[in-house]
Amino acid sequence: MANRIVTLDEFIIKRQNDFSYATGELTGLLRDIGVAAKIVNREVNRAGLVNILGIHGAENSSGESVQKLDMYANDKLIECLSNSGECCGIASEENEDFVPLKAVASKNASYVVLFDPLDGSSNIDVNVSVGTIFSIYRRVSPETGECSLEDFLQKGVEQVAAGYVIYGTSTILVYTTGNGVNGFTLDPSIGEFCLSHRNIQIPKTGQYYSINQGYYSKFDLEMRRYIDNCSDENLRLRYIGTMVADIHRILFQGGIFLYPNTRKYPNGKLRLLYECNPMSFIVEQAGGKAIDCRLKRILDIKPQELHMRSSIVIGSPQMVDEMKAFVEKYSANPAFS
Ligand code: AHM
Ligand code: MG
Repeated sequence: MANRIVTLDEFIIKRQNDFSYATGELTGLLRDIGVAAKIVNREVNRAGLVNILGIHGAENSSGESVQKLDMYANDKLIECLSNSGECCGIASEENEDFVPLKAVASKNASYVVLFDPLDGSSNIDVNVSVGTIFSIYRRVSPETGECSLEDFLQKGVEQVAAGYVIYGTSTILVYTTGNGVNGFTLDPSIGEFCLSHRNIQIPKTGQYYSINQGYYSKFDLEMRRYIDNCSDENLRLRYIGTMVADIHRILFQGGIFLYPNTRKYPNGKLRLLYECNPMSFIVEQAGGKAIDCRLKRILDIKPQELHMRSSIVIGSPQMVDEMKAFVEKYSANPAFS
């Protein structure tokens, strides 16, 4: 007999008791995000058909050009998260400041949601996978008032849930509430995310390394040595240029993803709050590891500002440990300093 289909909504409700605050609020929030993901997926799929591609004209808060689909995804997420009244505010890679949301029908909203609405924006125009990343925290400010900056500047270890959606050959939503990682594939014929990857475990080691090797000469010496070593070990290089897609491969097939500091980005390029923290929470929950290039655990970094950047080394636990040992050995060797 074929396995019974379990939809995302059904799964979230069944798992409600898995997390510490089993009030149903987080359930509502995850469902809102699922709805937004379906809407964004529809637009991503028909982006080639309608004339909404190209630069939107505006710049995001980090000074990069914003494409129309990014803004669309940003707006839809905000709209969906405003519906149920569980979210008191959002922060997005596309908004300079956080956005407090209006209270709904005398509800006290307990959560804030942070997201990168469309990760991998340089890939939109050329039909290569893009994604959405989200991160959920319980607010620390009093529930009766508006949310405040301190609600968003929490360490990654405080996340109550995180996930991503990859708009690839199929659309998959992967999330964790701190009790394992599960994946859901969108069945377009019924318009539902269906449980397809139960209790995802990252392989302990793997054959892939993923880094923008074009910046080789801009990396620190020990990083260059490490990359040489990956090549000497005959690891396979894969780099899509969409963090979500590159890490998704590693989550299933094993490997290591690195975005180190470069001369252009001395603190790394990726955003701690919208990219590094949620992906690190997911990967750790699947048995992997995530550190920065100073070899500190990503989830323990105290954010200084909303758009703070970080270097990142993430993936199979054995490979992250090996990278750490490699860098420690070479930085301790005066011949290499
Ligand atoms: P984005 O969120 O504006 O799309 O930027 C983040 C992306 C990541 O998805 C990807 O890993 C990285 O930027 C690629 O950067 P680069 O082109 O420097 O390799
Ligand atoms: Mg991004």
